[in-house]
Amino acid sequence: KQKVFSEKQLPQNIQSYLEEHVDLKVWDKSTQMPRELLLKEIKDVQGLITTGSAINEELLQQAPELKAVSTISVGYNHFDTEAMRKYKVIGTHTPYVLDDTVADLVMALMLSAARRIPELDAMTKRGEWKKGDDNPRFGVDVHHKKLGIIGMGRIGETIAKRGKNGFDMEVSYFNRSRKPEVEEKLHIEYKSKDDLLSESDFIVLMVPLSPETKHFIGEKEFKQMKNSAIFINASRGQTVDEQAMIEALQKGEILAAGLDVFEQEPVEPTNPLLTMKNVVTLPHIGSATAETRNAMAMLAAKNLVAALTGKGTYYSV
Ligand code: 8YV
Repeated sequence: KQKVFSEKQLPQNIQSYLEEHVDLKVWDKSTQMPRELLLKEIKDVQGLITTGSAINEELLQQAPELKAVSTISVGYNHFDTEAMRKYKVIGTHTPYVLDDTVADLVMALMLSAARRIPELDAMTKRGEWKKGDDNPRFGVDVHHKKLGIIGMGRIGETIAKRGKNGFDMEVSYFNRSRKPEVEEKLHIEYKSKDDLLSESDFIVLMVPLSPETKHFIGEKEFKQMKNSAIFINASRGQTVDEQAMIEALQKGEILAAGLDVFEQEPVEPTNPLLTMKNVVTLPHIGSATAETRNAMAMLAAKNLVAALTGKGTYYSV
């Protein structure tokens, strides 16, 4: 059997599946595996399961037997795909199975930011809601508002459905290429990046991280947004110029933000975003439900077995 190493502990059902097909070794701690240990473990393996380690020249040079790397994630910006091609290493990822879970989280971020839920929950729990207090603590409506989605991939489409069908929103999108079939299916409108930014009440960034999308939203884009706009990012932190976002929020150029990702993760405790009442912050939990993470891990396992054995299909990057 071919040797496979997993840098992540795996649910028992997935470990059992893998052990039927490969000689499996798993990092047996719940902490992140140190890079130097990973580089030692992969010296003689044909397959690797990862959730985010950099698959680059440094690693590939030290894994002469490696044939395939399977990431338990839909994003694969941690793959140096050019280097992987050079070393003839197949890369696979886990699309589709997390679309609904991530889209649910995006709606939660929109509602939380719009109705100030974390801020007012904390206030209530501190006992600050007093008799005779008639502060209305207004938020803003989500229903019937203009939702602009940047990135109309699988997850973008799922968010569009929720906006349209769940909240009667007027949904538009900007994407590298137009998707007329999605426009027709979902009754959504394509807009230029400028128009989407200047016209939307909610702006959701859902693009994969690549050299083209690094800092895709920065100072210029935040200035184009309405002062009443709410910005949501559940893609990758590096798709936003975070310093520009902090300044836009501090200057009131946008009303609020809902963030599941940050340029530096875990987010630094000194990051000003963590002190802003109008910013909802989450620890990169977009796909974090037991059901979905299990489905992603199972898909990653099946991808790897298919790539190693040449039997069956897999989602290559
Ligand atoms: C997690 C994600 O980072 O799938 C992705 O690209 O960003 C999230 O699902 C991933 O599951 C690794 O934990």
